[in-house]
Amino acid sequence: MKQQEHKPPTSILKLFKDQFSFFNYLSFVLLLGFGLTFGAIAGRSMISDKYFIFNTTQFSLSQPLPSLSPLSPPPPLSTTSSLEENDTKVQTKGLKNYSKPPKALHHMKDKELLWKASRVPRIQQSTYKQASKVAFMFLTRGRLPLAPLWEKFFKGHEGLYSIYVHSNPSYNGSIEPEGSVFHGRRIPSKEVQWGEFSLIEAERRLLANALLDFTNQRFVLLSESCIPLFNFSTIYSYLIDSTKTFVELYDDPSNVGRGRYNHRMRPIIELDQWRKGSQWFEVDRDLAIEIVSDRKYFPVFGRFCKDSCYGDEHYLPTFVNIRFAEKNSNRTLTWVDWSRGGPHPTKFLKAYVTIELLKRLRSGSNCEYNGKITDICHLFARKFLPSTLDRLLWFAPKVMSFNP
Ligand SMILES: *[C@@H]1O[C@H](CO)[C@@H](O)[C@H](O)[C@H]1NC(C)=O
Ligand SMILES: *[C@@H]1O[C@H](CO)[C@@H](O)[C@H](O)[C@H]1NC(C)=O
Ligand SMILES: *[C@@H]1O[C@H](CO)[C@@H](O)[C@H](O)[C@H]1NC(C)=O
Ligand SMILES: *[C@@H]1O[C@H](CO)[C@@H](O)[C@H](O)[C@H]1NC(C)=O
Ligand SMILES: *[C@@H]1O[C@H](CO)[C@@H](O)[C@H](O)[C@H]1NC(C)=O
Ligand SMILES: CC(=O)N[C@H]1CO[C@H](CO)[C@@H](O)[C@@H]1O
Repeated sequence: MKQQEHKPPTSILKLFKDQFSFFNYLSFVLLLGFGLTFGAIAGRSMISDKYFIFNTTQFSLSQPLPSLSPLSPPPPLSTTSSLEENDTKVQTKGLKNYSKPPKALHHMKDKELLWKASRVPRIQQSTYKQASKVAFMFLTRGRLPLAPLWEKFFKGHEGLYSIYVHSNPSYNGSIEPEGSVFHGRRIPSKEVQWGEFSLIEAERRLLANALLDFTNQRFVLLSESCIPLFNFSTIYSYLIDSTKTFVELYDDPSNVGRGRYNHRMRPIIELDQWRKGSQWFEVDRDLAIEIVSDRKYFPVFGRFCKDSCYGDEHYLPTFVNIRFAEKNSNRTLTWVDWSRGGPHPTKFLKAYVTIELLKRLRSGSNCEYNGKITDICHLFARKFLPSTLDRLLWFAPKVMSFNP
């Protein structure tokens, strides 16, 4: 940023050195104007500290101070701006202070983000006194209709969690109000097509962002229709104390399992290594780093797992099966109802939400946890429609022991 501020004067001197003409004078005035405007905007951004770095909108001189008005949706963050490269340096400087978690918004391109995330230390608990955190990563299309439930869930547990939201770039909803746990937690996002490869890219983008905060130790992927089934303390200790990761994987011999395997993936991925599973995962820091730095299997999926292959149901299960099967529980923590068959799980409407349902989801089955049998198999559930919010808020303190 500093370099940018000095740039105009340097060019001005050079202009004067050459020949002084009317046009040069004009350039001088324009450059001066640019410098002053930039300085003013820069100063303002630093003071407000809402965003760590200026965004592309702010460089546009024709617009005064931009706001996220419905009429002017933010420009795609992937836009190549000549200023972007140096913005990154500002970010790098900030990251040097390891004790400070980075802001969610930045200007790194995917490539650099993944590279940076793959280089951060794996374990730092002995060096840093901060408590381990759980990263809650929300992959959404637009708004989070169940946000009020999550607000209740997180309340009083500051310092033990961090939130990241990847929403469609076209989402033009208003910025979450200050004081909301979701305020300022949107990460630079790209278009996501459900069931397509861009979904895996979005998951990696979320992981990479969350990895930049060294205190995040567990990483859970959630959707806008997910709800927590337990209170924060129960979910936190379940995740932090777990010796296993939770990536669902199984071998499905049918045409919606092995049938989606492409023989051109050989020899990197063989048919008997091919796995299927839910996209909603929970992993630890080591596995998160391996996922963002995978340059072997990820490109193979990019080339040979397209369209009806549904890479989001196969990439992570297959990757984990090949590399980290020992450490994985092979089950998901996110409950969903497939009992009705078909390609989509049951959507829960208001009337379905009862104390009995929630109790059943909380302890209706048995599974293994750290070598012991437990009746807590799922910590989250989907798909809950926006209309369920009121009842969920009503039941949460009683059934899920949320802070009243
Ligand atoms: C750019 O910054 C302005 C003001 O800080 C903010 O209102 C706007 O939403 C930001 N744009 C993006 C793309 O985040
Ligand atoms: C957001 O954009 C959609 C189209 O993408 C439009 O239908 C909707 O009205 C916009 N919302 C607001 C609040 O302007
Ligand atoms: C890093 O942050 C801590 C607290 O947030 C502060 O005390 C320290 O001076 C910072 N160090 C640098 C080099 O900015
Ligand atoms: C969270 O729920 C558990 C039971 O699941 C309960 O024992 C505990 O007291 C609750 N914690 C808080 C802070 O309410
Ligand atoms: C998970 O599945 C792999 C094979 O894909 C197996 O090696 C591993 O033991 C399984 N883990 C558990 C906990 O069942
Ligand atoms: C794109 C851009 O403006 N890059 C500049 C970043 O800062 C260096 C100086 O450190 C310049 O040389 C680059 O031109």
